[in-house]
Amino acid sequence: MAACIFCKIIRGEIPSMKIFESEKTLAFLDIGPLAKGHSLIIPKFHGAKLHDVPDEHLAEIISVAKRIAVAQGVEDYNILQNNGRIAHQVVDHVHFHMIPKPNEKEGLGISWPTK
Ligand code: IU
Repeated sequence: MAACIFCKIIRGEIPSMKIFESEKTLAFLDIGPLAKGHSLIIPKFHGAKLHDVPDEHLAEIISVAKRIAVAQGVEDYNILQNNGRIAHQVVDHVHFHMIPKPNEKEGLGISWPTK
């Protein structure tokens, strides 16, 4: 979709910190991280809300989120998807957050929720 900011990231028209890419999926670091390593995993298929995206374009999302967590060395994290305005969705292209929950003793990150 021409005007969609995440579609622009997919097409490379807007820079992003990409951390995974396949035929159907892209992952990149969130521009406003709630914790170090906060990542977004998105289908390349444009759909504003979850039911706008066919299942085959969502199939590897959780697997990619898990792999990112492993790569980051985090075992505790939230995976979440805000679906619709009332649910705090801001960007109208389906995206899943992977938000690491750092060990409190290490003093990293920000407590969830903050928005
Ligand atoms: P939400 O689930 O729609 O509320 O989250 C949108 C997220 O997209 C939010 O965490 C933003 O920081 C993030 N984001 C981004 O990473 N890059 C962008 O260009 C824009 C938003 I716009």
